[in-house]
Amino acid sequence: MAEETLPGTADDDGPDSIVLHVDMDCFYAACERLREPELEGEPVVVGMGYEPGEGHGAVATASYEAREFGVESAQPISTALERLPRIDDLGPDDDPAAAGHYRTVDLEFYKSVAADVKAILHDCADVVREVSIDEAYLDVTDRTAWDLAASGDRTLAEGFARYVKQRIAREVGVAASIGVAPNMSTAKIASDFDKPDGLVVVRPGEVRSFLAPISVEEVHGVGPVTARKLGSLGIDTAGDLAEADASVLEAEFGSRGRELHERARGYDDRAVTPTGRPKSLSRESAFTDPRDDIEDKREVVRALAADVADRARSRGAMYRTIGIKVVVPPFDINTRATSLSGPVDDPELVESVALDLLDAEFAETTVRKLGVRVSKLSFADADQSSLDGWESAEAGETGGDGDERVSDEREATAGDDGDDEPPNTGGEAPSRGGQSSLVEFD
Ligand code: TTP
Ligand code: MG
Repeated sequence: MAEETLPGTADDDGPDSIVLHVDMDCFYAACERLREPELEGEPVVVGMGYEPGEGHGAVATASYEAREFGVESAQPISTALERLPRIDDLGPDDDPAAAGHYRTVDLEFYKSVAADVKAILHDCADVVREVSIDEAYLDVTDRTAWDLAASGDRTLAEGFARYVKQRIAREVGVAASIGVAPNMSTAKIASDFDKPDGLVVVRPGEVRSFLAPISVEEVHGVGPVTARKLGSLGIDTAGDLAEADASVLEAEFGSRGRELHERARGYDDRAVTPTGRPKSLSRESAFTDPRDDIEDKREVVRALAADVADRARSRGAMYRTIGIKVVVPPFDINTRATSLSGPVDDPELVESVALDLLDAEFAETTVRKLGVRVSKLSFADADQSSLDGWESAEAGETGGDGDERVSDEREATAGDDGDDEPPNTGGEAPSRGGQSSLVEFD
């Protein structure tokens, strides 16, 4: 990083932040395509109530091909069916090119795909603010820079965002659009600017000119009512809003008026604040061709276990559950996990537990994908005010000899073991031998 961008040297506000807004493209439809690749390039509508005789319900999302027919999120399913008939209901004389594939919402599956995406995001940034199932802000100021890359006129930040996008595409198989900007509200507008598969970078000096032509409705905090009022004042674009008289806006909208004015001028000093800690850390790897050889499978599990344990350690996370995921062709997801008596940071234990779980049931199985996950996480810096106390408590715990297993938690659910579980409701009452305060971390 150039010296003039170091904190405290540029100006009082420090260096320009680098914020990524990541939003998955037609997310539910993209998930459906993961397990039904033949839907690629086809109009796909995900919703409820489209079966004959149902008729009620709404569209959750539509693929970009289906949007061409006027199908969109939150539309009544009956309207969607009028605009884009269901391919299964076509008569012999109907045109299959003007029909779509309808699928029912399967939230559990979409959550499991989202968890895989979020794991990558947490790997790419120290500060991640998850705002919905398919959307997050990342503060990557410490990971990259606004400086130009050696090879041309692109910024290093752009290369970083491209790397995030490619990892999501390669490791999970779904497309993301990413906006890169010095603040959250501009990054959000940028991610939407060139969907699908977009990557839009707005450099610090370009924020105001980027925002100028954008409709006021796109400005963060402007709803339809405010947009109408602004319209009546002759303010239609963010550029108009930026140039408007701040005192007029304040008279009309109170302090919010001033805030909107600032936003339109590209000023938004909200810090990206993390939404909670990750509940689990995982990594998975797909074989190009399904494998049944146990040594091939063990080798992958060893590598995944080492990687996950390493990430947990680098974040100061200890774990109480170690699990594996085994995907059997075509898309049969099996998860198995083992619970420990207390939180540990023990890479060798992650490997041995993961291998045991694999050997116990999947030695002969043909698999297309394997994953390792640690969950029920607790963090060393969870409570800064009592950090010292925690540190000494952890030291005792971490020194454990790896013989921490007390029970086998056998699960066969698709999705994330333990991930949705609220803290401290694990159901079991592990013996913590004098470390009882440790669970309060979560
Ligand atoms: P969005 O990110 O708003 O939409 P999207 O990902 O489908 O499409 P885009 O490419 O424009 O980002 O929402 C994420 C998911 O949330 C979406 O796939 C389905 C669900 N959803 C609903 O169930 N109902 C709704 O009204 C909306 C807007 C979204
Ligand atoms: Mg989306």
